[in-house]
Amino acid sequence: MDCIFCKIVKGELPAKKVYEDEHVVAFHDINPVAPVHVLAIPKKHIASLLDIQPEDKELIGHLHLSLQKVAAEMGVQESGFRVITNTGQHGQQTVFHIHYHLIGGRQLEWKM
Ligand code: D5M
Repeated sequence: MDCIFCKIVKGELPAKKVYEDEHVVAFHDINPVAPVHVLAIPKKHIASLLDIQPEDKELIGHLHLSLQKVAAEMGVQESGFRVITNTGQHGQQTVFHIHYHLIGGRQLEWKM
């Protein structure tokens, strides 16, 4: 499968990893929009939020717990941060392996 995030999971593409366990890997976004911009992904290929299946419930919960660890690792636990999952065309999803952007390290605004 020609998925860049699967290649990162398999070590075929380099990534600046900040967290990894059996099911999840988190790495710096190549195009950061804030001082902290990390992508957390399940190692299992799931194309988007719309492709999560009932059997993935535990995995997605685990990924959220991993986001807590990433926030602590990146030093934004106290100051706060944002987690975004872009989905589909209007969501401007460009990589079709589900990923959670963890963004912080500065005051964020909410303007669309
Ligand atoms: O976001 C996809 C994100 O993935 C975007 O912010 C760039 C990032 N990206 C793309 N390729 C790489 C590699 N190779 N390493 C790290 N980050 C990467 P989306 O929500 O789909 O628009």
